[in-house]
Amino acid sequence: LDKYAFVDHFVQKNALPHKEMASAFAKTNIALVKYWGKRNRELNLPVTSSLSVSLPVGTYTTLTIGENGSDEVFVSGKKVDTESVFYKRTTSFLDLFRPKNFFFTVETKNDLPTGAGLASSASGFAALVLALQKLFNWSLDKKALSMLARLGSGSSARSLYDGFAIWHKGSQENGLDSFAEKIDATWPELRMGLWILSEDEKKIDSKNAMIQTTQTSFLYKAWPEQVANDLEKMHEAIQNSDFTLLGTTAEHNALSMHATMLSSAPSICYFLPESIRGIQKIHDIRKQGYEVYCTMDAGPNIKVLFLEKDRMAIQNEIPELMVLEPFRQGSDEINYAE
Ligand code: 2P0
Repeated sequence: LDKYAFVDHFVQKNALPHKEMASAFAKTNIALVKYWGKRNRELNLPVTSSLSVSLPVGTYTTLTIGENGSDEVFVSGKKVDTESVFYKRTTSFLDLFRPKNFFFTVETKNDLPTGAGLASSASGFAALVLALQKLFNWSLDKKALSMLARLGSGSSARSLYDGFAIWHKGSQENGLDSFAEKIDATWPELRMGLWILSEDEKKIDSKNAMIQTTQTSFLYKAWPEQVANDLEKMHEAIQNSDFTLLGTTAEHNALSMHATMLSSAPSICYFLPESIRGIQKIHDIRKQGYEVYCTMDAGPNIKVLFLEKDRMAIQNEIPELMVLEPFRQGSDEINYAE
């Protein structure tokens, strides 16, 4: 089964757009139990399930469709080179839904820098799918939209939701049971601090890093079982608002993921010296008696987990932290133009 045949399960081929322009917003999400490894590259099916929390920052995308010219992509008002990976990834995703002889203009804007391991592709493809839904007047539910977003980028399946979300790995070869859904829980005191140590583009993208890890890391053999255990713990932590369990599980899971990368051949190392110093600092603050944990993705930056009660102490220790409130009420996306 290829991507095009997969899309046929959800939308009508060659349907004409309902309107000329549509906009959407989707939140960035950070995995607390990571997705690392694909069991099917064409349909982007993961080896394991993963669990995330969405943040009150993300991607705004406006999609315009017309019958002349060629696709154009703008990031923060700047035209993206047609030879760039970003352009190709975006337009080849749009090919899946493109009516014959139609072209898209994509205007996208991120709250956070792209390519810095801050999951901009997750919110990016989620926003794109939401904009496509409006443009073509689909009436797909989030479960279906998460499966379409998944084709663009795996982690984007989770970005369709506020709060905690789980992306089920599924077991079918047709990919129809690998979708994301909301975990019905709220945790108003939960904080995530973004500790941006470098905004440089990563040297190896997640897709290729995943392939290299799954093919060459001996440690990766232990990863699926660890994820299954960590998911159980994370569900328990969320249900009982057990922050110690959430933090220890998230940190252990993230560093174990990096261990599978470090042990691949050639080794993949997303850490900068600053990242290592940062992890040590988190451990030092924890020794002082504050409950603080970290998680890291495919990049050098650190995401710091703590509760509101310790915010002052932690911001004192790490003044450059950008503190976000995942369960903040009064959403930022509500006023975004239709
Ligand atoms: C995650 N990451 O769960 C993991 C943890 C990075 C580390 O998902 O190939 O852009 O497009 O499916 O989703 C980043 O990879 O990869 C990612 P593709 P994606 O958030």
